[in-house]
Amino acid sequence: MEYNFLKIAENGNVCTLTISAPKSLNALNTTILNELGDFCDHFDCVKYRCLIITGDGEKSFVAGADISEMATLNMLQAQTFGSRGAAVFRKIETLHVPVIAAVNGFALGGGCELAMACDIRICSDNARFGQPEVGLGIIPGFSGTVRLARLVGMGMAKQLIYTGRAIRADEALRIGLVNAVYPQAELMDKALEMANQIAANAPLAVKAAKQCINDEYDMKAEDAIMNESAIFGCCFNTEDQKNGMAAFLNKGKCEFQGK
Ligand code: CO8
Repeated sequence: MEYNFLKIAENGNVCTLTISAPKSLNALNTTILNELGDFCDHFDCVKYRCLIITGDGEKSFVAGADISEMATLNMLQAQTFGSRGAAVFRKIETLHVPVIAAVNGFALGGGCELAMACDIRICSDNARFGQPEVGLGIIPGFSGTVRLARLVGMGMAKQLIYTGRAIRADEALRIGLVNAVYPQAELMDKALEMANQIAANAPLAVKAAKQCINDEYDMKAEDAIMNESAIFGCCFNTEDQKNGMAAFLNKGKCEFQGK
């Protein structure tokens, strides 16, 4: 599929995806959602060991879902649009490699929700996060009510969603919505640095760790502990485990093959 709104770049085994709809501050319309879904469906999780998602320009990551497209939807159409976005974001959340959101400006509404579907969020110092939906007569519809509370706690999530207030990068850092804040000019280098650090580790182990963390979040502690033990054991079926431990014992460094 040819993409009209996605730019893809590769840097070794790290892939960078840039959402590019500058006229609307990268707001998500149906075409962009479809392109994102297709991108995830065809993403090569063997070639790439980490994905970075960012927005085009220096002003906006994603300024939300496209309000001009949503304005005239009826209930059924809105449900379809909402579930389409939610399904695409779930693909990102469950992609077999870690996904870093490099938030380079506004991350509002669907933009904040997209960032929250990623494994890790870092941002530039001009970033703004918020869920302004109630000011438009709607609620977050791309799983924002689900993920925001999980990330920052229920009390803070409720405050942000009920007030619709946008917060600055430093506040996002303080409440744990982002892991780090950088000057705009350094953001992508920092994202790449983190991605390379991830990519240097055993890819099957990183994938297994992601799956454990995602799946175990909703499990009872007993089940979660058993799940981790089972997957921990499976790591010992990989060449990466054998080579990684042998390299350590020989005081060397392992170039993991993902096998
Ligand atoms: N949708 C469509 N167009 C947008 C959006 C958007 N979300 N955000 C910005 N734009 C457009 C503006 O209309 C403007 O277009 P034009 O030049 O043609 O007038 C252009 O981008 C530039 O924007 P501004 O002139 O407004 O730029 P400012 O720097 O003055 O302001 C803001 C930037 C603060 C980001 C402002 O544009 C704004 O408030 N945008 C809307 C933010 C918002 O409310 N986002 C949430 C949308 S709702 C949502 O995301 C729901 C997700 C779940 C959907 C579930 C579906 C059922």
